[in-house]
Amino acid sequence: MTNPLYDQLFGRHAGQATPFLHLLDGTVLTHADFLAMAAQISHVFTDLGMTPGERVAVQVDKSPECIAIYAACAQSGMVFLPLNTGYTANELQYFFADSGATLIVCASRSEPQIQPMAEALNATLLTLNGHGTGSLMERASAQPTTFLTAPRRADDLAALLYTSGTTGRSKGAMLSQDNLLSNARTLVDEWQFTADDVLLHALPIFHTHGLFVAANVTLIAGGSMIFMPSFDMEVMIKWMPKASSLMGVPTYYTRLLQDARFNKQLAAHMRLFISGSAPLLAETHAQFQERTGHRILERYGMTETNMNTSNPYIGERRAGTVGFPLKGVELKITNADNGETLPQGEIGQIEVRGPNVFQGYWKMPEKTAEELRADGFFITGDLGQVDTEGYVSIVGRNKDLIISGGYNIYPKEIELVLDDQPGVLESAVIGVPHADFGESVIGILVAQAGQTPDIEAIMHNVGDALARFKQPRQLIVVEELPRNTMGKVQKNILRDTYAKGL
Ligand code: MCA
Ligand code: AMP
Repeated sequence: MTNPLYDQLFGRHAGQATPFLHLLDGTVLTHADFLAMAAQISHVFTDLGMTPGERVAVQVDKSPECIAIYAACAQSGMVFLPLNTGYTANELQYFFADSGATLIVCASRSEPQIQPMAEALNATLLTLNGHGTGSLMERASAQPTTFLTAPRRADDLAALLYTSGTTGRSKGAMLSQDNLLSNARTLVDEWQFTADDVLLHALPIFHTHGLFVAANVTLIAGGSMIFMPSFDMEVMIKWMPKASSLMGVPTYYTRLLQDARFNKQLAAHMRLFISGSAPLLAETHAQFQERTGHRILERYGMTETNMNTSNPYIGERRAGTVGFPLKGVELKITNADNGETLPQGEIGQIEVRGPNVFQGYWKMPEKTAEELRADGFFITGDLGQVDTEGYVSIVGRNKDLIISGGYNIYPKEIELVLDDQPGVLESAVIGVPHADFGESVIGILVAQAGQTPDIEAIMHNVGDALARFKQPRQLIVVEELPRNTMGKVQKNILRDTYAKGL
């Protein structure tokens, strides 16, 4: 029996001394060396007594070793659970407990905080730091460099990715081997990735964009990546002449445009710039083309679905649209009230179906049933429209969501924390325009009768509870929140009031 994800992403490169990662110190990690590292990590898992299907929760800085943990999970049949490095202990506790992870890998600096959680949950804790030090690789280095790949089926779970929810409780999206593999294969064809591609990789690898889109596509194509530990303009400018492609959130493109060194000549070797995770302004599109001669290719995806649509590689990349449904993906626009398909051109909720659509939310059958229909269509929560030529546009959201610098932030999660603060009666969290991040978070508070909330103390408490990127950049106290006749807070009014942004 085979293991489709491992075989097609990783195993295909066995014994190849071809470049996989170009590291910033000038060294190159070959496919063969990378696979040896993954095999050693697989042995660490099995030596711990782990068996296929167990979850490996990973909160570490970006490193080649972290991608090797992903490869090792695929090879040994474990479920990879990457976590944003910004998550606080409070947030992590939930992910570890909910997922039932039996192995947790964290940076040494987080060990004192995470150790008691791991002990309470009976999970093993190993460490891994940005430069590959820590107990995981210490153990791995003593292991054999080959591993007998565990047999897996296409519908076996490969990864669990948590996405915050409108109810405030994060949901683990269960992604099967085939969810990841089918999408990566489609994208390689769609975007014409080959072994000659060198992807400038600046994205984090704990989300779909940086891992399943960027890394999986490169792995299947047999190309390589210039591996940046984080987004850094100096590094980007230095290495771009050696790269052929870039995947980024819109903030990358607006930041590049602000740098005068970024011009046609610097981008001369590039064949493709891809944007996603948040809306790309038509203005950015136009400025980018004027500066470089390249048209950014915008695509649309979700944690639950990987990629759904893409502008064409050959053909018109239309600003303000996310292109066409990918091969094998069905997309329809429906009436949110009754689920019926709307006539062409009308605005409604976007639903998608295909091999890319996830298996449901981990241990949340009711939530799954609310969003994933029995016929396989997933209700994305995005509002869209399809034009006469088939281009899909996202015109809004049917879910209360803020996207800041490509990170999703669910206001409900922040409101629950704010509502708990001394002197606060209730709160509303909204996104306001932000020049760099697209949107930024602000919190509107209503005080309890006769009380004055201590804003500084609240900011401090919020800092303990929520990752930095979710924290409101400003808290404003008002007399009362605007409500409609049904008593629902009218966030549109709040957004209009504070729209001038931060
Ligand atoms: C950093 N900060 C942020 C964000 N990033 N605050 C809000 N939103 C953010 N996205 C905070 C920092 O903690 C810091 O806080 C301050 O803002 C300034 O940080 P700065 O140095 O400017 O930030 P940076 O390190 O340069 O990071 C910005 C970034 C990064 C490069 C845009 O956020 C990023 O890489 N975003 C990509 C996210 C991504 O991969 N999304 C894909 C999700 P302080 O005030 O304390 O200094 S997957 C997905 O969405 C789907 C599937 C899809 O379609 O792809
Ligand atoms: P996440 O849940 O973090 O995977 O984020 C998925 C959400 O990001 C989608 O439901 C959209 O709201 C948004 N998104 C992704 N790509 C785009 C895009 N190209 N334009 C607008 N929104 C996008």
